[in-house]
Amino acid sequence: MLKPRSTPTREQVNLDGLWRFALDGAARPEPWKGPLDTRLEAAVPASYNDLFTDPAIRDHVGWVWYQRTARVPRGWTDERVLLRVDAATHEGRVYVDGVLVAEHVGGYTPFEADITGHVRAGDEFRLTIGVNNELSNVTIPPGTVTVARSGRREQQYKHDFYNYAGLARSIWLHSVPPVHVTDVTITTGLDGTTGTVGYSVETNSSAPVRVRALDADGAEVAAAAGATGALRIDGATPWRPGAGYLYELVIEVLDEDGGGVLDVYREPFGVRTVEVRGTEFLINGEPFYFTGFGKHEDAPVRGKGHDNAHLVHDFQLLEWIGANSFRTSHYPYAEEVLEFADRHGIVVIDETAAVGLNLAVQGGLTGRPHDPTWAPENFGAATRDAHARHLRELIARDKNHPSVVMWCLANESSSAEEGAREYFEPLVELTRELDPTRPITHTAWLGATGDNDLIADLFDVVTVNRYYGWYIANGDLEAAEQYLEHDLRGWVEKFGKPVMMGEYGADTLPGLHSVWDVPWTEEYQRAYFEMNHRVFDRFEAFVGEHVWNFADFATSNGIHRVDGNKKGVFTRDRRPKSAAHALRARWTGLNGRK
Ligand code: GCB
Repeated sequence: MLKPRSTPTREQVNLDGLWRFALDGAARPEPWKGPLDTRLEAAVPASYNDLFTDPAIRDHVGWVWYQRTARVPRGWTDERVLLRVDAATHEGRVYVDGVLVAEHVGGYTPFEADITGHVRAGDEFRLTIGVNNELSNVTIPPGTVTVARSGRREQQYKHDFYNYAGLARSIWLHSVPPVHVTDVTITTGLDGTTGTVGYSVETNSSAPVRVRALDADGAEVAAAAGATGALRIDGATPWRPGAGYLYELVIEVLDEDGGGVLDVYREPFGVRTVEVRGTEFLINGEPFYFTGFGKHEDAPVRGKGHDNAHLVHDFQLLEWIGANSFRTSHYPYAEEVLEFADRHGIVVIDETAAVGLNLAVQGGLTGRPHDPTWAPENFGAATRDAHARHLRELIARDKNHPSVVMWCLANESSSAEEGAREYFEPLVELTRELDPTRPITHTAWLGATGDNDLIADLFDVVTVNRYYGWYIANGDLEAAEQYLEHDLRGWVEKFGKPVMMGEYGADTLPGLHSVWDVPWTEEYQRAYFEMNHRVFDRFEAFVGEHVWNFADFATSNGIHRVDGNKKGVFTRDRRPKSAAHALRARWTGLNGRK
């Protein structure tokens, strides 16, 4: 799905701001049928949960309603009018005046509706968006709604981050001409110093297409005619980690005699290659070593609401600490994040929202028996269909970002349990069909080892999440070191693929200190990382280290969580813990190579 952009033939109106807001049932029965009778206003973009003091809102399970009026610019008489929701977490319904114009399930990917037939240029309309935060075993991520003894409905989920909900990304009204570009796919290669660019443009009705590639100064460097084709850029400047050079593909749709331009769309791209060869991860043919983090979209008050100030600051901190990459754990991030990474040469592992497909996590860790994960009544064909739909939407959205070098299909699924292979094989096939250019991975949880894992061979890179010294051998870094080395050796020797650490971390309370190995202290977090790094450096096949987590983040309540997860190297308000300085020393020294 194309991102709305302003071009000579396309305009956009941003609908962010304060919207009327009500829980389902608190305003009129069918809230889309008239003005929402409420005193509450919610900020968009933002998760709604932490905006208000009322616990009934924070803990609400079900629909909430957002409403505002919007005006269609009077110059749009001859245009198609589209409404785009960048994300409605987890399900959205959009009404224009009283009419339902779009429905979408999936909280981290965009959707849009052509509302031309429902609005008039120059006129105002009432825009109502319903958002539902419920998760079930056929949503990605999954969850279960239970009824507490008090009678209150509660959302249960297996993932370790707060179930923030609402309109956390921008809402757009935008115009496209009657004949327009609907999609573009750009793939790139390097032939010596020449950049090769394959492109494929889709339009809503057949019309001649021409394309031009512009360099970063806006100078034309290649051009071609036809909806699909190839361009060559002599002496191309590649997109590289640390130097995000971007070109732009200007796509023009022409009228039948080829004279008039009906539509213009511009898509930035970078010329780069990504390849896994043997045990190496290559970007532009050069071995790349990932340093960085699993992150979250998470901030006080806004929850998962996208914010450009936080965006800039987080990237500043990534640069400060010498991180060259991050994983969008555990869901696709706002498109603005990927665009920023494109421009600044930060490498991204783009992860789906498939987190929590693992009924062994709690049962397994405590040794209790658990229900089978991959059974039809838990995660079966219907879950997989939802997962496949989500993958399609993710790849459609993010396929042209040079920063994205790998897809991560799921986090810590129950990959050592019978049925895992049957679940994942078709998803792997689908991903390779949708994008033959990027490697793929899956992060393995503690219960999956080189010995018992059933799916790692389907992927290009083995990513493992390990917490020796935290969940296992807590406080005993000597034992942890032995466990970790043994565990990693199992993967390295069995698969002969690049192996990376997708998560390793220790909860740490800033200000807590000790001269001994005492968990939760700043010294322990440092020592824990040092131990991990000693082990990583023993493996030739190791291609990266992503610390869990960039910053402290909100979770649901639990006896092992004190006001959220504290494994951040930065606090939730982005102050460095002592380990940040140690990581900085290591990573600035490594500089993307081992
Ligand atoms: C994990 C999960 C991550 C958790 C982390 C932890 O394995 O992938 O979502 O937050 O462990 O801190 O427990």
